[in-house]
This record gives sequence, C-alpha cells and structure tokens, in this order.
Amino acid sequence: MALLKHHLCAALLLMEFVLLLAASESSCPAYAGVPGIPGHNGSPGRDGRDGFPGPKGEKGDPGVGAHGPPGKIGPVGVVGPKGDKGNPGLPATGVQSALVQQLQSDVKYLTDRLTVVEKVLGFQMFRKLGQKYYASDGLQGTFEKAQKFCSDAGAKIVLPRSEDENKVLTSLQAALESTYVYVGATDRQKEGNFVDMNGQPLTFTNWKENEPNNHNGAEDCTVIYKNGVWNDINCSSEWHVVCEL
Ligand code: FUC
Ligand code: CA
Repeated sequence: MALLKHHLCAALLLMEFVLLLAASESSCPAYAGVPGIPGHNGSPGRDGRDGFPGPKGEKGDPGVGAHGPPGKIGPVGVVGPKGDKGNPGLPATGVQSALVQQLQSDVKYLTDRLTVVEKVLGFQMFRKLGQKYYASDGLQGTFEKAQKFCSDAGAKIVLPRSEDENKVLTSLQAALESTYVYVGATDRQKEGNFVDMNGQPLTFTNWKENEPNNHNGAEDCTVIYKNGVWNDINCSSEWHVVCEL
C-alpha cells in the first residue's frame, strides 16, 4: 500500500512537471496550474495578552536583615504616688560640708538682699548708697505716723550715719520738694540726750548752729532741713516721711 502511494505520488509529480512545461511553452489561459510546494515558516506573531492570575503562592520564609529605627517616645504618664523616705545619706566629707555651708550663706545673703530690693520697689522713689536704700512715698505726717509707716513697710525711719548718707537724703528730699524730713533720733528718754530708735547714742549728727534748742520746751524729735542741717522739733508737727532699708 505504501509502495503504491509512493508510485502514485511520483506519477502525479511527473504529470505536474509535464503540464508545467506545456503551460510555459503555450499560453493556455484556461489551465490554472497545480498548487505550489508549501512555503517556509513565517516570522513569529505578536505577543499575546496577559493570562488570568494564577493561584496564590505559599507564604514565604521570614526575611533577614537589620531592625528599623526605634519608634517615637510615648506620651507622658500619670504622676505616681509619693515614694518612701530615702535612707540617711553618707557622711559629708570636709570639702562637701564646707561647700554646703558656703552655699547656704550665699543663698541667705541673696534672699536677704532680694527681700530688701522688693520692699524698695514698693515705694514711689528711692536713693541708694552702698547697701542702703532711702525710700519714700511722699507721705507727710507726725513722728509717730512716720515710724508706723516705715515699720508697716518692713523698714525703719531714716537716720543718716555719715556725711555721704546725709547728702543722699537731701537729694531725695529735693525730689520730694520737702522742707523738712523726720529722722530717727529723739531725746524723749532724757532731755538733751539724742539717741537712735534703739536707744543707742548717735555716731553722726549734723545739727544746725544753736540746735538742738528744745524750743518752748517741747522739741524731742528731729528733722533734717533741705540744706542738710538738723533741728529738734515738736513730734506732733507734720513733715515728710523717708524710710531706710
Ligand atoms: C527755731 C527751731 C525750732 C522751730 C522754730 C520755729 O527755734 O529751733 O525748732 O523750728 O525755730
Ligand atoms: Ca529746735
């Protein structure tokens, strides 16, 4: 059978060849000819469209590598209860206790000075000389009133203890446009013996000529005149009040 098929094909090929020759030598339009031999394979076609997604793969193994940076600090927590009292500290060394003593002394000095300065700030005007302040609110009154006003302000009635302090007081007096300012010296205890408000003898005075004269036998208090000289005067008369701190 295969041999017969082979012979048949060979016969067909021969006939085809003869017919081709005849067709080429005579123009015979009625004959369409036999089919040619198959051509070579063509070039590959264009890429096709994506297919449907496949099934989900298995979970991968844990990755390896460095940790990321730490996260942000969390919000502040609620304050807890007060802790127990601590154990007694170790004994201080000599240097430590000396340092603590120094610091305590410095803090005391500073707080004392701050207390004074804050009192001074309560007044309308003031003058400073060294560590001392002379301050006034422009008030006028009797010697008793002057004492109370200064005491209520945490101060004392003014008493110059040097030529410089006397000058500073007259400077404040000028600002007050004051004729007389009370100073803290009296001879109430013993006539003619002027002492400060602690009963101590005066270490500085600047009496005007012929003063103190205890005029009319009723002058136990002291004032400073605007030019800086002192006069004994009646304690009930009203003059400007200046305090010292
Ligand atoms: C002088 C002073 C008195 C008083 C009188 C008006 O006698 O000594 O203190 O000021 O003047
Ligand atoms: Ca007098």
